This record gives sequence, C-alpha cells and structure tokens, in this order.
Amino acid sequence: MIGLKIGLSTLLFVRTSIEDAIRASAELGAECVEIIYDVPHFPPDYDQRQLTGLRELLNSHGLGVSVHSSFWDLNPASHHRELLGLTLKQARRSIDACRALGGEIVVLHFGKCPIPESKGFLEGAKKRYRGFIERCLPYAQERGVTLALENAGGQPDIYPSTAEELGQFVAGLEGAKITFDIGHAHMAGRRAGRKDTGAAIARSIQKLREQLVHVHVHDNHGEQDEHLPPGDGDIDFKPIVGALRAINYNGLLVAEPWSPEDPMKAGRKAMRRLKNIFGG
Ligand SMILES: [Mn+2]
Repeated sequence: MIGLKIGLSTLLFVRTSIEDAIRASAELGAECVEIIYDVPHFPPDYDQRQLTGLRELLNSHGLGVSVHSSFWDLNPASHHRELLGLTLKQARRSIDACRALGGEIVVLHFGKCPIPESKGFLEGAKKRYRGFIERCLPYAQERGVTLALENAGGQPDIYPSTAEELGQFVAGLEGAKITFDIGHAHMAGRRAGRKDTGAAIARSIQKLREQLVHVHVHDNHGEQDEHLPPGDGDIDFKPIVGALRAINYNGLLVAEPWSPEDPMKAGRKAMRRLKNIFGG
C-alpha cells in the first residue's frame, strides 16, 4: 500500500480550472487529490491527451491521486439502454483517466431506481447495476485500476445504498472493492433510527475490512447530504477513527466539503480537522 494520505476532492473547486484546483489543494496541505472526472473540469469532449500535463502537475507537488468516475446526469442502473451505454462509456473514460494520471482507485457511484415501489422494476434496476459493474471490472483490471464502489445514505431509490447492502453486493464480485463514505454512512444510520451512529459505522468498517480500499470524509446532521467539513455536523468520529486504525487502513482519506462560495476557507478547515481527527 501507499501509506495513509489525507487530501481533498476537486468537488470543492467548481469555479476554478482543474490546474488551479490542484495547486490550491497542495497549498492547503493536501497529500492527495481526488479528481472528479466530470463537469465542470472534464466535459464530454475533453481531450485526454491533456492528462499528461495534469499528471506532471500532480507529481511536481508530490500529490497522490484517485479518480471519481463521472456521475452527473448518469445512471448505471438506467432502464434506458442509451443512458446505460453512455454511463458505461463515461466510466471507461474515467478509468482511462485514472491510468493516465498514475492513480490506482476509481470511485464508482450506486445506481438509481426512480420507482422502487415497483418490485419488478427495482429487481430489474439491481440486475442492470450488476451487469454494469461486471462490464467495468475487466476493463479496470486490464488497466491496473481498482474499482471502489461507494455506499450511499440508505435511500430506497438507490442501490446498493447502505454499507451493508454494498458489502453483500461486492462479496459476490471478484475484484470489486469499496469506497467507504463516512458522511453517507451517518445518514444511513440516522435513517435506520440510530441517534449515535459512530459505533455502528465502526462495526461496519470492521466488517468490510477485506474490501475497504478508499475513504471519503464529510459531515452532516443526519438528514441532508450537506458535505460539511468534518466536525461541522454531528458525526462522532472517535469510534470511526478507532476502527480505521484497527484494520490498519493506510490508503487515501479524501475530504469532500462542498462550498462553492469559499472553497479555500472550507478546504483549510477540512484539512485542519482531518489532521486533528485522524492524527495526521
Ligand atoms: Mn463520497
């Protein structure tokens, strides 16, 4: 493994160029950057030959890198064959980008089912999501990239949603790994009726230790996916950090604060809190 590195997602910098987002992350003390391979920095017609320059920029700052696959307007469980095809095309481009940047991890999102109340439709969505991942896996493996599927907040119209559901899903898929999103796990815990979610999240991390290869950190108050800097919501990080230590997690810890108005302020706060919370 590469050793624990804390850093920032480019999700934070939607009003600057990708180059400035990388420079700003380095300035804020990030040791790694997660590149969101989607708009605004990577439009559908993005020329991937430009990735060579980005790789040099990342290297010049000594930054580790991961890639978050395209997700805006896409759905890996879509009932529209064309949309499913487009989602697959963008996932492959994201995998290509990760390889070109020298990264090892591509984060993939869950599928969406607009009418989970219809059992047959939900089953179809789950089947399509599985088929989608089965098509991405060999493409990633051939390029030396690991696919890390992300847990959501326990919403009924998303699959797989809770960390438990995701764990069951990847258990049957050779090579599929997990991005553990702490903010989403907190929402899922609250949705399941828990007040203090920290202990349950810690147990979940322990249980998924074999597949857990990547971590997203952000905070919220258990209801909306606020993407606050850690410490600004009501997540109890203590047991969570304990669990990550107990499983000897030493991959990337990517903070995902959302603050288009003042990204530097939110990024500085997120980095400071990450260092305090995780003892970096
Ligand atoms: Mn996330």
